[in-house]
Amino acid sequence: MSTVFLHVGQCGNQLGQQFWQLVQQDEEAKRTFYRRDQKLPSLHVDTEKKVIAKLLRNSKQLPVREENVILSKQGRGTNWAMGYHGTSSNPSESMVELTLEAMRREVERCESFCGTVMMHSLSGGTGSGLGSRLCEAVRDTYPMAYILDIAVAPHTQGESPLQHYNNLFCLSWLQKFADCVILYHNDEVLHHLQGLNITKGNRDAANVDIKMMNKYITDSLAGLLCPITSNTTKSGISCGNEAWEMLRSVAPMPSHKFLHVSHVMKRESTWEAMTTNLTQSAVRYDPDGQHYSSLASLVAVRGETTSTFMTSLSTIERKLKAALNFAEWNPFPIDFWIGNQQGVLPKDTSSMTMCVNTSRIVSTMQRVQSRAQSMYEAKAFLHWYQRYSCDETDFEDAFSTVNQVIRDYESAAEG
Ligand SMILES: Nc1nc2c(ncn2[C@@H]2O[C@H](COP(=O)(O)OP(=O)(O)OP(=O)(O)O)[C@@H](O)[C@H]2O)c(=O)[nH]1
Ligand SMILES: [Mg+2]
Repeated sequence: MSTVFLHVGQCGNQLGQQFWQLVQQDEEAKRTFYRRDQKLPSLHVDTEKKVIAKLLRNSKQLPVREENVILSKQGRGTNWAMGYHGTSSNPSESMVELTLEAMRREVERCESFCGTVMMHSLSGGTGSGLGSRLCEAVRDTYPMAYILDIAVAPHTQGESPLQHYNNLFCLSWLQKFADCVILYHNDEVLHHLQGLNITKGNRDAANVDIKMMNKYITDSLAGLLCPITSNTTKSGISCGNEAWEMLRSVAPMPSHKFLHVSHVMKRESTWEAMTTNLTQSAVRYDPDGQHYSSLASLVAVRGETTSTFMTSLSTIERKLKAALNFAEWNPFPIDFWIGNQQGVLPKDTSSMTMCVNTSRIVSTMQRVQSRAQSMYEAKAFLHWYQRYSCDETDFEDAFSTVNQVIRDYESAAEG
């Protein structure tokens, strides 16, 4: 009721589809997110028809509002600059205007508009380029409203040589215009799911497809964003402010806004065992074996047995503190949300979702920065960006923003 969801590009829309299918299963989440006329509170933007056409074919199950679908006739070829500026026959400006117009109508349907949740990839031309442009436009149009961004980083090897520039530009735009960014890494999601397969003794451990990866991502997003007892009023009504409460709790400083999420979902397990799984599934060490430093965290606990959670709370807190290496200056680094509702969970399962503001972003930024820098110095692929109005100053600016994030996180970790 307080949120507009903005799905951009193939990845953003595929995640959107899976997220809304999950919400659809839970009456309380539907009551919280859906509009009065039972339509989704979401905008779907892409430069190609393919993905959204599939979404619309399923729109009988998913009540997408057709006027909230914004399409163009030409993909953005994995090029941030093309996505941000568009082409002469297909300028991005017209898509931005159409999106803002649809957004204005959607904001009017909110009972009290608090902010936008955006989903997109960090490396697709549309997701990264048009996504950056839209994030900037939404910030300009609604300066007081929050923007929670959910971005997916590409596999580190073997996708597109342009991904390093796209990541560089998109991360620097998000740093400037979003309030908080939850970053998923396709490599890590894949390895995590393959690891789970091995634990379960599945013969096809390597067999993880994009749908399974999206399921993990959207399960964890539902763990954080769906209504939860801790945030629900005594009368049992949820205002759907989980995203904004999370942002206040985990990302209160504008210079430190990058979050990582881990999620476990189990039947018949103890909370202590789930906490161990949760910390093991979080990436806690950098490539040189140094422990990342965490600034703040939120753990959302859901399931029918949450009354038993309180008895284990001090053990769980101790385990989390030992695993996450919190900065010394934060005396209360863990917030807990506890939900008794079964909600979007399968029957008889419990879940723990952990969202951490950590210096782990430094490794990501350093990798992006160093790969983009060596390509830039060799002038590799620059003409692809210059052709779409991206000049040296834009590159210098993006490098400088990313370097600043690295410095800020390093100094916060040192205290
Ligand atoms: N996890 C996940 N990653 C995806 C999905 N679809 C694409 N990706 C990743 O996103 C990146 C490509 O971005 P897309 O979203 O396909 O591209 P786009 O935003 O449509 O942009 P263009 O097609 O280049 O105009 C690659 O790193 C893919 O691995 C998805 O459904 N889930
Ligand atoms: Mg595409």
